[in-house]
Amino acid sequence: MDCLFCKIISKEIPATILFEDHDVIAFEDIMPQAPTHFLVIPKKHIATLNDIEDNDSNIIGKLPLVASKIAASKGVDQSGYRVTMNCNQDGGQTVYHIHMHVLAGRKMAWPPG
Ligand code: D5M
Repeated sequence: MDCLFCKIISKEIPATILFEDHDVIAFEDIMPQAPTHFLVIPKKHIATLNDIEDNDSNIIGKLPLVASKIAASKGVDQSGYRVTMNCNQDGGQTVYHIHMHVLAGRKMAWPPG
């Protein structure tokens, strides 16, 4: 499958991996938009939020759990962080394998642009 993030999962493309288990992998974003910016993704290829199925709920539920544990390990859990999942063009999605952005280390604006 020609998917960038599937290639990170299979280690065909290198990444700075922060966490990995059977269901989930997390790695540093290559184009950080904040002092801390990492991605948490399911290993299962799911193209967009619209493609999540009922039996994916356990895997998807692990994403914020892993995100918060990594945030704590990086020492940004108390200062705070922004979690974002972009869907399709208007949502700003560019990689079609769902991913949770976790951004921290600066004050986030609201509403997002
Ligand atoms: O976010 C896609 C994100 O994926 C964007 O923040 C850059 C990041 N990206 C792209 N290629 C790589 C590699 N090779 N390693 C790590 N991070 C990467 P989206 O919400 O789809 O716009």
